[in-house]
Amino acid sequence: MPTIHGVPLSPFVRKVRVALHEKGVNYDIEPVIPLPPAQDEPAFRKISPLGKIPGYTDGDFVISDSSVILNYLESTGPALLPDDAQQRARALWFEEYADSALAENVAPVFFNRFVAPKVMQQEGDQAAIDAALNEGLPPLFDYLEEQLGDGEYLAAGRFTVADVAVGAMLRQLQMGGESVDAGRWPKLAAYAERILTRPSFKTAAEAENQMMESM
Ligand SMILES: N[C@@H](CCC(=O)N[C@@H](CS)C(=O)NCC(=O)O)C(=O)O
Repeated sequence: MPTIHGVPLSPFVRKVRVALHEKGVNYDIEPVIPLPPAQDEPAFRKISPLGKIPGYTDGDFVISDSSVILNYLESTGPALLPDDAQQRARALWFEEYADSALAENVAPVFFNRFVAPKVMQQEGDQAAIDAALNEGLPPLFDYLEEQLGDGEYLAAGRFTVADVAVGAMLRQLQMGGESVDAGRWPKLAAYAERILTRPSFKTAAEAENQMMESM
């Protein structure tokens, strides 16, 4: 059975879990926290040379990076990439947008609201949370609100890798105790509700909630 190497609280691990669920593929999770010493274990470095999660193994095949793993999985089960070249590029663009800019601005909220106080027993940095919520995220949400228009999904009129990746970051924000303000971004807020209530995201959230409650 394929194995994800990583922990469910990572948005990049979530991308792979959601994609596997959407594709109907069963998998195991080998928990790896991406900090020394686990991150530097030679066996893990063979799977993920950069020491990041998720790593992915399927028999003898070994690969890492959520976007690369989703690409590897693409020929299995329902497609998450559009056939049309322009829509495919659009879907991949939103995946990149989520993995870079959204990730950078969602991380300080989750880290300082949950990881710092609950895992590291230290006070979170409120200034970093405020900067992300008041400066970093609003222009990113403005863009998504505009790009959604009257559509239900971000590309090709159906659920794609764009929604896997953006949904993974919106869920990370939710785990940091925040949600999209429906008064300011009504389309994005409705989109978040639509994506995060899919069975794939809800199933991923069960393990995430369990892990958070155990910490
Ligand atoms: N581009 C990578 C990013 C993965 C990533 O940054 N994962 C974080 C956890 S959320 C990590 O492993 N961080 C440890 C590190 O950067 O040393 C992907 O899409 O898989």
